[in-house]
Amino acid sequence: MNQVCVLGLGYIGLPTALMLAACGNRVTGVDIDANLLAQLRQGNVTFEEDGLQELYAKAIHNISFESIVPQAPMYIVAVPTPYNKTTKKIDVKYVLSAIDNVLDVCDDGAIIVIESTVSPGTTDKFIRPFIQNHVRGGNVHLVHAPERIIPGKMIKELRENSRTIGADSTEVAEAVRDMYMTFCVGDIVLTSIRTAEMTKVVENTYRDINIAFANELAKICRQDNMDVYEIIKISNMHPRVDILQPGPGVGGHCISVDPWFLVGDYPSLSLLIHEARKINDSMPGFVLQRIQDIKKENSLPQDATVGFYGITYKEDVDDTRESPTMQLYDQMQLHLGGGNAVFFDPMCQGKVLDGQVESFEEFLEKSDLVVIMVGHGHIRENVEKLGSKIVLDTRNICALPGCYKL
Ligand code: SAJ
Repeated sequence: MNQVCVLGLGYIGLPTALMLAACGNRVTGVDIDANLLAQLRQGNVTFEEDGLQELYAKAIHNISFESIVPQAPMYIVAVPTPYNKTTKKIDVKYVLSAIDNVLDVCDDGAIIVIESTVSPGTTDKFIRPFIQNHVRGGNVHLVHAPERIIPGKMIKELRENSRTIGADSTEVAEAVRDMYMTFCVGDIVLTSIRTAEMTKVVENTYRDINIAFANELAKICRQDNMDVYEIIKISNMHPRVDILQPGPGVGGHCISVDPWFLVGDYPSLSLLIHEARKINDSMPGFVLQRIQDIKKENSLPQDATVGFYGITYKEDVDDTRESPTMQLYDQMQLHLGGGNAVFFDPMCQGKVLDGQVESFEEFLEKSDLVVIMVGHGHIRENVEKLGSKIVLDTRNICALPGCYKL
């Protein structure tokens, strides 16, 4: 039985730890958050994800949740890697602190797998020098095996997606591959650490640029009243065209962050990437402009109440990080000119915004104009309740007559 310690039990670490345990590995899940550990020990998973609670039930006999890092032959680091919003450079403090805790206890020859997304070159620039200065005798092997799972389909993608394992030697790469093969049926590619770092960032940047193209098309089509959704649908019938969907912006902690690593490190070489980021970041402002136009067209008073449906970064997840609605909220005072706003999100735990209401009925009652920011299953099922409202649908989920689109 493999023994593995997973450090960081967040959006990636928790499903990974549970999957490993459910597939016969002996797992210790470590986190610094005492509340999170208490919740997990009581049998509750800590965020909404299809199939996660069921996976927990299958895993529980092989996993313990601890605050202290144990001795183990293999460690997986899945802690956050934020970036500095001004310099666009990565902040590796959580990764280094996790590694520091491992170095306190690990044996000679232990393997440390970094799953957190890092900017290309982070291992050489920050992690290796850190280990050289902090190692307490013996040797550790570094591996970069970036995660690829998408919130909403995490469990399926953990099993089925192909993976990249970057290591310094084939022997170490194969040991890590064998561990992932206990649950992953996708292809597992072995490569260098530097290539693994770069491919992860490239994958998310590709998606960001594709979405930016869709968003730019939406703006062009709005200018001359063309239907961007129909145009994308028809274009995508070409066998070599695959355009994503426009929307109110790009959120989450991956696609809206990772391209900045390339812009931050290669500013004069990443012009397309930078422009795509700017286009996606302009979308919340574009939505606010659409609201102004629609208010005028319908002779709504300046202080009419705009109801924003959806606060999370995408449909059917509870994660609000960098979400388009949060971005829009920050710009709202400038654009809404003192108008009123209410917010509602059935997936959102607790109050995260001023003006947030708790019931859909109250939200509808207060809103003169409803803006669909997120296409949760809930609104798809209740779309007819918007029948008497003026609606701006930024996700193209509503077929009500007269409904405005991006
Ligand atoms: N979005 C659009 N139009 C689209 C698709 C998405 O506007 O056609 C928006 C979403 O609404 C959301 C944002 O983009 O605000 C990002 O959502 P997403 O579903 O595209 O991606 P994430 O951030 O949930 O997950 C991505 C995935 N990466 C790729 O598909 C290349 C996932 O596989 C990665 O594991 C994840 O980033 C990560 O952790 O890096």
